[in-house]
Amino acid sequence: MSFTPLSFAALPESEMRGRAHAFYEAISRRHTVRDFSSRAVPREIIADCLRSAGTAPNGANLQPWHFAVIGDPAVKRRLREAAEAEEREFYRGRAPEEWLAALAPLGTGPEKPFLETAPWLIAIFAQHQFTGSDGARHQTYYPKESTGIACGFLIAALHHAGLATLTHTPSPMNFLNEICGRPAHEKPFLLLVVGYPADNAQIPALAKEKKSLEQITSWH
Ligand code: IYR
Repeated sequence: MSFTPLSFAALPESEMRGRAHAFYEAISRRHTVRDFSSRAVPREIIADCLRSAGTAPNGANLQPWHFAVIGDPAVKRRLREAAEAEEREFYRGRAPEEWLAALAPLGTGPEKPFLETAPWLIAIFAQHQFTGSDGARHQTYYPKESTGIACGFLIAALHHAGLATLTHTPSPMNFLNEICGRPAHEKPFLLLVVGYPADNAQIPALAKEKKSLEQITSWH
């Protein structure tokens, strides 16, 4: 076992209050966008946001995630075609009526033009196994939870950098493994669409309706 000092600088309480509230105000302006601009976003900005994602807490520090970053228009087109094939089935009847009714206010459908319009797509995989230094396959711990937290960090980092995202979950999304050349023990987790919103971008009105603190908490 080897330990190293934590570098932690406690802040004055007044500054903590200010920062906690400022972060809430900033993150509360994040909204999922479905109308993307084709305006280019420098690769280094995406890379730094991915570095932030890679700092997420995770099971046994195995960091059980992989981020496949897609900017090539030909690959984006293949992803769009594969995603729309699944989505057509979903909206045509694979999804139960109740689910489709819940989605109705969002105005979503099988057409996914943003998969070609947006400058970057990030396919996120949860690694359920890894190859150890002994060359053998080992299981990871809490791969879904870890990857989910990393995605939260990534979405927050991208928003903080001034970008919009869409957490897209075509279902099933095994086509991501094939197109991104990832092994079967990496489970496709999320397809994140990243870029600037289109000038005329709109969001569903209900997206502004967040549950209150009282509704989402109990204090003991
Ligand atoms: N994956 C589909 C359907 C969909 C599902 C949920 I849950 C959403 O919050 C939004 C959409 C699609 O992307 O259209």
